[in-house]
Amino acid sequence: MRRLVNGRSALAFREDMAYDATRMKRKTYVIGHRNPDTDSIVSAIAYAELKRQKGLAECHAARAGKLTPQTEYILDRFNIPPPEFVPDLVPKVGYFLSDGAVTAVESEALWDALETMEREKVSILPVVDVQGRYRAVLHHNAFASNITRKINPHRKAIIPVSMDLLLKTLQAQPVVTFGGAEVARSRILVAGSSFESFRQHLENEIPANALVLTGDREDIQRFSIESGARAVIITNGMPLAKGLRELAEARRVTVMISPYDTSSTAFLILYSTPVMTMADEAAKPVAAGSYVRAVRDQLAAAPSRCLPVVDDAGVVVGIFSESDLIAEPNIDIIMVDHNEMGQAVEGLENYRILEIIDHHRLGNFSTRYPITFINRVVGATATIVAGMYIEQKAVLTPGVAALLLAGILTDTLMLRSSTATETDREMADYLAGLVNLDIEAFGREIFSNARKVADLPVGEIIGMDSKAYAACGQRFAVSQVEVSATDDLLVRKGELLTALRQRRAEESLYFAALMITDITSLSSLLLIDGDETFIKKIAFPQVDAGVFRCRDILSRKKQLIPLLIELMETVLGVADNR
Ligand SMILES: [Mn+2]
Repeated sequence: MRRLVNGRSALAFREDMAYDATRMKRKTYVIGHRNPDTDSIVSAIAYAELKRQKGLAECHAARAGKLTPQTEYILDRFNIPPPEFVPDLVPKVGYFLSDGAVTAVESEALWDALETMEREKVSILPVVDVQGRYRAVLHHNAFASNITRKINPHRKAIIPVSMDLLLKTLQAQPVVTFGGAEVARSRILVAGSSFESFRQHLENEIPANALVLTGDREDIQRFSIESGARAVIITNGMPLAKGLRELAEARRVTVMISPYDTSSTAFLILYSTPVMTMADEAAKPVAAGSYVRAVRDQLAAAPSRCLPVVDDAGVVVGIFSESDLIAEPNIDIIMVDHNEMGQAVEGLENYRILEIIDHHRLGNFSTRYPITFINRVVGATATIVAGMYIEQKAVLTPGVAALLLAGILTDTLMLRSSTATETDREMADYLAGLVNLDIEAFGREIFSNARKVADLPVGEIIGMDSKAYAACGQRFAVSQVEVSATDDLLVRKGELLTALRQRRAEESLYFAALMITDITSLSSLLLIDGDETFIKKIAFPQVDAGVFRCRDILSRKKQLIPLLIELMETVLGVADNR
């Protein structure tokens, strides 16, 4: 019996199936960098929406980290839900499942379950309760070992069966039936001998547990009914003797007529037992949310190298097999606002990257196939995405237009940063016109919210918009916060430097820095903990130990990072890849 799981049509899992279109719906995530800033979040939301408009239905915005207070404020202001939180993309079992699972309900006959396995060409069959929750798994090993353990002729085999299952499996004609679905352990008695021998045989048994198999022998039929046998099963399609129906009804004895001969009937009775009798109850399922690497050992030890997979409610959602390990996961990725793996959500390299939409320097990046790669020298990824809406004649809803405007204004510090281009200005004007917002007023509104930053714990201030880089064979990290006055943060410089030192030690960084950008005075402060030789070379005016004033420097990627990398090269020598 095929079961529907979660309302989806159940599709067979086949052992020989590599990836094909029948597998669980492919999904595309549009995702920005870790420690996402506003540009990263709004670009993901807007670009996913554009892709959906253009026919990629299962395209969803995702975020690799916590929203900053600024981004939160902007999403709330326009009543737009945040993207799905994807803390990591390390492959999970659920990413490899086919759509739905073939299962057997625990009460169904072993015969039906084995038929399902045969028809669907599956080597394991999860057994579930009526709610679809995992109970056990049927596989050929379990069947073989249970057959010898539970149905052993040397030890008076007792088979749990119900009358309903017997009727169904034997395709028998009911004459008188009692008991219905009630499962009880029974013995099979074949009346093949003389009446006298059979009488003794039945008297040595508990008649209420006996399933008597007989032909058209009236004496046997009558005696079995009078003794109160559980059932009389007449084989070869032969009839019940006249007058015995009333007796069977009075004695509450089930009588059915099997179309098969005695040996086939006896054989089929064994297969009428509920599938649970022969299933492996010791086999444990895995959760769809488990990391693939965490279940490898369990998979290697599993029957037929297949594991039943359950969701949070314990409902079987599929089967994970060893062949899935070489299949492609059912998730694709579009990266926005970054192109360096070091800044990407953990595990991203395991997926096919369909596109990259970005405005940062090129990191070391390669793919095994051609991809759409759009990298423009503009102030915000939001500018590029807005341009794509226009090019592709897509509908810019007021919400999305406002978000994109916010993305441009935050990434370019209200178009004052040196990264702001004419394209950004034009696009900001266009978007502001669409949603009837004043650029200056809207920008100030967004950044006045940034003042809250000074009250956050230092860990959050440093972690909020932090990026990791690699150069000269070293790794370093630079965080950035924008404030409308630096004083509030400067009083906490001791705390902040300690946090930077800790981070540097924990992640073995060449240096860890925080850039505090003052959007009112349009300059930045650099708090840095790092290699001593390197720190001594920093040419910015020093305000205090580890604190430098960087006049007119607003852009981390365009101004600060190139300067720092150049400095690293003078200290460490030029690295080979640039
Ligand atoms: Mn950006």
